[in-house]
Amino acid sequence: MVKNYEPKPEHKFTFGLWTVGNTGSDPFGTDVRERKSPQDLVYLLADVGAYGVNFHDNDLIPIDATSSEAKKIKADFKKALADTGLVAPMATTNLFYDPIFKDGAYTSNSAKVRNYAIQKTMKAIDLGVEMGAEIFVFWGGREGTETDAAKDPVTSIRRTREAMNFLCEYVLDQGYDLKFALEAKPNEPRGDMYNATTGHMLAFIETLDHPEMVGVNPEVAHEHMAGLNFSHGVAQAIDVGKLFHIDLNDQAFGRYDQDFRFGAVNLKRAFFLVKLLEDYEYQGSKHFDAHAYRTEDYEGVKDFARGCMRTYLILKEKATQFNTDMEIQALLKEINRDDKAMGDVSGKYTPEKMKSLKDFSFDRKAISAKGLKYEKLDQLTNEILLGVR
Ligand code: GLT
Ligand code: MN
Ligand code: MN
Repeated sequence: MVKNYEPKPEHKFTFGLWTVGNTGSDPFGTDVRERKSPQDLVYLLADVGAYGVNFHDNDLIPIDATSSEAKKIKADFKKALADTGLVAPMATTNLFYDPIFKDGAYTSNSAKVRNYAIQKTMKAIDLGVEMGAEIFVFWGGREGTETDAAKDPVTSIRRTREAMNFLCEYVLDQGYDLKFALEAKPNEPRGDMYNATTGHMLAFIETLDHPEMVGVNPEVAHEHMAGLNFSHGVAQAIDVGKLFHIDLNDQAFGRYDQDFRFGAVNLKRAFFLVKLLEDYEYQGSKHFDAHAYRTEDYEGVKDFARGCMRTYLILKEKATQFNTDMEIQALLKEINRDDKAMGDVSGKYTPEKMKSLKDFSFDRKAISAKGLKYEKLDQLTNEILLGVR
């Protein structure tokens, strides 16, 4: 049976201009695909069935564009959105490409660079809001060091806070309906980057003047680069209501920054991620922050984009299958069974519960003698993924 895994607007699948617009260059080789205009990329995304398109300020308007050039680009882009019905739900600032950011933006030791970065972000926020963005992402590509002789790390964190507080006030002052999402990465392009993981970001957010305006944008590849379980970081963000956006892609552990198609490397991890997002009814965009292999032409770019969305939808179906599989559910029920004897001793602290718990006699040997059936559970999960169940 051929199933229908067609993307629909309700799935909120988005791509950055820089993802499908990636020309395949890397540190060892030049472009293999011609550069396409933003509006052509919008038509390409419409063709594959995406819901939206995200952009950096300079993906849309080159850093040295004149105001009349900028006006024309904006008009063309808006026309492409209107023609296709695509939306632009997320925008961001490029604070890493231009040489002025060679030692960071908000964390630069130069006050001029720091303030230029804040000015550039305010303008990028205006542009994003003009195009309909509701989420503004911050990825500090150059916010780090190769040598800690150069920058004091505490000062760098404080400078980042000062910039974020300034920009939150800017959004409030303009009356924009916009939330911020901070994206962590452990390294690349810097030797080491500050606030290196989603967990670091979540802790940092609570130190801001307006933590309610700021959440996270975790990226699969970035947590994998740090050797972490991505779903666990996402779970922490979900738990505190901070999963404002997500960057889906794939990445082998221990490798360079690969930004592969979603599910390209580790389907099982991708499955648990999709299951988590669906079980907890994540409502934001699912942004594929990845690009096609260097071997591809633009037909291959479409294969890449369709593949990201299709894999997500297939895994979503597998998650439903897992959640309704009677054998799996019976095992889970058994594992999570309520223990009546524990009712009087656990839960919120009271002096009575504390006393009963202190006096309770646990049969340590009997408890630990019981097998947990995780081998069986995991094999059943694999069999769902392998399509034999
Ligand atoms: C860059 C980076 C991504 C970020 C983008 C947003 S740009 O491609 O590798 O992870 O999400 O600035
Ligand atoms: Mn990203
Ligand atoms: Mn990445």
